[in-house]
Amino acid sequence: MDSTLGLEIIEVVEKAAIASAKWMGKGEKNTADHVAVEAMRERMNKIHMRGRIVIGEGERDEAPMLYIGEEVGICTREDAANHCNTEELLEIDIAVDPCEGTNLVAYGQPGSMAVLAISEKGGLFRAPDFYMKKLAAPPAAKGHVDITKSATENLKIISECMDRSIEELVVVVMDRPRHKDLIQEIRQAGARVRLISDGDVSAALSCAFSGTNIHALMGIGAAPEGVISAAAMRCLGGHFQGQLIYDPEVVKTGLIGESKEGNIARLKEMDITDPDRVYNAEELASGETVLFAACGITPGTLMEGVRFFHGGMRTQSLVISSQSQTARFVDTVHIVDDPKVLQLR
Ligand code: VTB
Repeated sequence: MDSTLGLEIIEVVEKAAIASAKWMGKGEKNTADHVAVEAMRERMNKIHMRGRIVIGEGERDEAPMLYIGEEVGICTREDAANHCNTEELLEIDIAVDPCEGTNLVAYGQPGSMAVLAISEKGGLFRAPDFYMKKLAAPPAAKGHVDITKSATENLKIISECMDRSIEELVVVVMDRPRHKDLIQEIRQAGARVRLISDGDVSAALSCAFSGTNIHALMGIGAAPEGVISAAAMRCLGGHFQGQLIYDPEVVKTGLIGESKEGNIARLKEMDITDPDRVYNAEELASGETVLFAACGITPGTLMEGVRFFHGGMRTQSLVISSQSQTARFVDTVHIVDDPKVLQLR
């Protein structure tokens, strides 16, 4: 995969984050999302690539932009031959979430970001718009913890792998009624819980970095974002497992249909014959090369949010590449006015 792609996608997530951040705290989550989608798509279409959205804003009929199956990049245009050597160019799959945590942006809460993952064709699991039970943990616990074990058992394992007591562990859980028992169990085991209202990608990522004081993500979030988290965790050597949730008794609202049998049938149509299968990071992001990029919209554990000032703005992003084996934090000042009038900050 072209190594300049890693640099270009920084701008893709930066543009989306800036557009969305303008709507921070305005109480309009749909607008905060919509402008991020537009900005991400516009910048993506300026890249010399043959990309296809495999995780996006929904199926074509309901999402006009960045829908699943949409082709993006200069080399997918009708006149591509004038711009690109289309025969040599690798076809790539792209998973996007231009505004992960729309509510967080709308209410000015921490942890939202513009995020995407890229791999060669077929390298990212085409997750249905279902829920996913997730377990993320630091690299030291990779392969030792297991999503099929209880939270209590996994906390014991993390504490052993990290050589610290359970009382010294912090677990992020989304604040949802479906997690009532899980939260109680984690507290009972002795760990401390950080409840978040939204944005579990940021929480999963934080597990891979020491110094964040986040040692696990547990609970159920959306499946597409699970693949994006897995892409990052695969590159970083962190633990990530996901299991699709199709039983409406487990999650009573939201993404999945009201009939369990209907949901299983929907999965079958997508060639998922074992709905209970546990996927690890390497299966969710199985491509030879995986790229991940995120830019903070509101401030988070790993990245600052977008800061605006007279004549420009400043962003913080994270780009991870399996090819170069790097995780780059990129701090960017965007100059929108005449630089002479601008004092960089
Ligand atoms: C959201 C969102 C998360 O999962 O909550 C969603 O904030 C689905 O859960 O970051 P609900 O339907 O209960 O809101 C995520 O998008 C990602 O997994």
